[in-house]
Amino acid sequence: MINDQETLNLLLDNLSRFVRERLVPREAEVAEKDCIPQDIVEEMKALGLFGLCIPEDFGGLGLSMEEEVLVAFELGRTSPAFRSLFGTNNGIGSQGLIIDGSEDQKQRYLPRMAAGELIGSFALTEPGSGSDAASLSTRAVREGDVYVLNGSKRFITNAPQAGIFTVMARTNPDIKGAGGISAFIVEAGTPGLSLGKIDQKMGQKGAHTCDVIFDNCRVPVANLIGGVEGVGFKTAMKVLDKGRLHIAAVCVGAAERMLGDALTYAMERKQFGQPLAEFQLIQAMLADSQADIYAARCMIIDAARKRDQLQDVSMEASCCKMFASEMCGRVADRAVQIFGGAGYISEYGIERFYRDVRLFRIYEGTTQIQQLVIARNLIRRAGQ
Ligand code: COS
Repeated sequence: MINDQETLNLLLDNLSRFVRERLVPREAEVAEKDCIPQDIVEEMKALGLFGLCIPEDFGGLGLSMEEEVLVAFELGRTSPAFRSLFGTNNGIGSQGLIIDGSEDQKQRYLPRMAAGELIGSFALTEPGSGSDAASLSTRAVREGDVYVLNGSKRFITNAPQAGIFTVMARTNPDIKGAGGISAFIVEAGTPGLSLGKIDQKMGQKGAHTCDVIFDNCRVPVANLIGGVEGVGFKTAMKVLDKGRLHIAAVCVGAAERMLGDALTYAMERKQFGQPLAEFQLIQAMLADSQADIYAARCMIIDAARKRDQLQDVSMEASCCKMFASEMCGRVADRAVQIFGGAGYISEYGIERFYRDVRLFRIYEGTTQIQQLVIARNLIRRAGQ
């Protein structure tokens, strides 16, 4: 669903220019210094990037899912670390509140998130529970008007910068699986909340993850998302359905960028007396990549439109995340191959992308978890 084509075109043009002229030239610097420069952060705020998907009532741009994926195609065309900084505010760090939060909770946090004054983070994964998210063991015990949280969370994106965390914790220990889990908003600085050291990652330098530790951390009852216990796992899954579509779209952007770089290189570099691009074996890699990207683009737009029509897109989101992230990995591999020896050398940049995009097949649900979600939905639908 496109709310207003003209406004959207303007936004897409602005973002495309911002990516090309402001972000791409700073990619190497971000990777080297492992941080997003403050002047870029300010420009991101001015462009409204922290509030792309936050409803207009709370100061955001209120993009529809279709508009969001079109924007993500553009944002994907540069180092993923840039998008990561405002990605959680639009996705996993705010959507729990947007989807299931009470009006008061939304009022309290969303406007500052939309403005980029507050970074939101999503704390689901634990040392002992990754793909099996429903087995998480962080506890939340009610004592009067607070819940006391104990446990730890792992690989939490933007935790070092976060002002608030959406935290999934077990309120009912008698229910071992999903039904015992509730979702909370926990503010950074709450006594008992501490952070581990920043993780050293394979790629995506400039985007930070770390452990988040709760040691008798007292969270007001008012911060239980939606005021309802036992539905936190469902909140997390709904958040991930949307997040998976968004990540799929970012994969398309990244793949387009890598294919563009590989094509440029193949047209400039000569071997055996002609540009690499004239060789059919190189052309096959270019063609396969283009077809891959086109297929991912089409399916993502289709799924986004279905979500805008309020259809359940759990299966479609997993199809998109699986296909697009695997596709992105294939394109990265071919791009490095087309660059040849230069593909392995840092200054050409393509090896950085190769490492950066590897994460897409893992986070917000591995490819294997997407397969599981797809198959389960198929079986369920067939049984209905
Ligand atoms: N939307 C709404 N509700 C959902 C849902 C969705 N997309 N997916 C599942 N649920 C509900 C189910 O309907 C079920 O509710 P009922 O008990 O009322 O029927 C409940 O949630 C439990 O679902 P399920 O039984 O499918 O849970 P499982 O423990 O079998 O696990 C998987 C489901 C594996 C799919 C889930 O744990 C998962 O996505 N894991 C990956 C986690 C992940 O992506 N981590 C990345 C890090 S976070 S960035």
